[in-house]
Amino acid sequence: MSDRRNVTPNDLSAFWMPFTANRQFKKAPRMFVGAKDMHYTTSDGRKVLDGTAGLWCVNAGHCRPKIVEAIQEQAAELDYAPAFQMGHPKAFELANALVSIAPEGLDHVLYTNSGSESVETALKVALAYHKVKGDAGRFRLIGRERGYHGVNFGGISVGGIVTNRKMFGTLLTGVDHMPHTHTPGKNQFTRGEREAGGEDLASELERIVTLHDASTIAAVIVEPVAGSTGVLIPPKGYLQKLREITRKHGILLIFDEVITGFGRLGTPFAADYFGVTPDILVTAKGLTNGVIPMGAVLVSSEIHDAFMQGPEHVIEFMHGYTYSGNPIASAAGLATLETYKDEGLLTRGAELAPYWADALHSLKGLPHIIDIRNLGLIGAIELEPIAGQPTKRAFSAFVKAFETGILIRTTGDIIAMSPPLIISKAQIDELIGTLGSILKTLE
Ligand code: PXG
Ligand code: PLP
Repeated sequence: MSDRRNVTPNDLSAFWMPFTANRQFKKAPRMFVGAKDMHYTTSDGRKVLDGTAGLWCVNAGHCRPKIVEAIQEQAAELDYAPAFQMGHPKAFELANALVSIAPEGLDHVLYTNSGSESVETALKVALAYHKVKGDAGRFRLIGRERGYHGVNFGGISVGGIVTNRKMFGTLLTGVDHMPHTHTPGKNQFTRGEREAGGEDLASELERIVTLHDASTIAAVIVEPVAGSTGVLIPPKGYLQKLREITRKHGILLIFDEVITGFGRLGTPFAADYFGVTPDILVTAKGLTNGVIPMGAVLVSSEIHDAFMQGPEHVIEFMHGYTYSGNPIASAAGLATLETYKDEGLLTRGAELAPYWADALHSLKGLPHIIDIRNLGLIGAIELEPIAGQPTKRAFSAFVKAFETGILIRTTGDIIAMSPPLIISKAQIDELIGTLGSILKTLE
């Protein structure tokens, strides 16, 4: 086939980049060409310390040998197997391995290729569950303001990030939102979870249930800790209360653990950290260490079993993806879980969390910082926006950080960090120390 366009080798125009200021990026590209453990290598040969585990996903650090080898071997042995009406062993092995580290009672796994697809899958399971139980009047889905549940239509409908929703029409109907858990101007610089307000915030759900009547509500979906919107830590007791209310009313509780899953809070899942087990648990990212796209939705036996009825030759749930349980993704998932286990990474965050919190909060008092938040190995530093130019100050911190040798993430004027779980104390000092020196130079 002949080239229909004259494309120069380094032309960046064809790739319309995701969640990126394309024109700005392409004028001054920031490129990674390699990675190992805690570091990226840039196209100009510099090492950059990864303060964000890629996009919250490379929990075991980069290019880990076991994962690399598993992918190489699987690609040579069985590259693809049809996902529908056929199987291959590793998809089953991985499901068993997942269930064995998941909170008790979450015993069945549906595979996807991303967090966004995991969310769609979870919402569809929830709606269909009530229907197969003969309770089809339960059609409403309740999300939360500032929630991020990926970018597909179900996810942006229950999500609450205005900029991600406002361009896209009517979205799903029958959706309502609880208030977010942030209290600006009240609880700045709290270490971890604040003590007060959890019950009150959660009882907003009771108000919504009363408004719509419980008999119309299928599920409530929340991130245990809101990540993408800028790290909002729930107050103590909040998630426990959501669990109480949903259980009382026969409403399914979905935890979106795309970020909090796989050790981020120092426990395998946030459900473990908070001692609250949802009916459906949504994962992706850290499942394969970010290396191969894959997500998984864990559901309770009660939900799974409700579908397993009727004639056995009939497909029980009309849903799935071409790449559900893809062999190479499954191999990557298995090797990732082994790496987490070998190195104790799913609980390592608990040991490091106090050190991480001290380091973060040591930045208090530097120019422009209006809040610092942390939980497990997540941290956020909120900056005062430049008047009339929101996001600009944090973005310039991000660019300076990259140029100085650390990778951070910004959302609005909030700097978010979530390093690989293999980070050393010396690397925490380097990350936070470098960030502190950059913040001192910001306009
Ligand atoms: N749910 C949650 C809670 C997430 O954080 C998704 C769903 C969607 O996952 P996919 O794999 O479709 O992107 C996410 C993803 C950031 C950032 O910097 C966060 C996400 C993705 C990219 C960047 O905050 N979260
Ligand atoms: N669009 C078309 C035309 C398809 O045939 C398919 C799958 O067969 C899809 C979309 C969905 O693709 P996937 O299963 O990769 O999500």
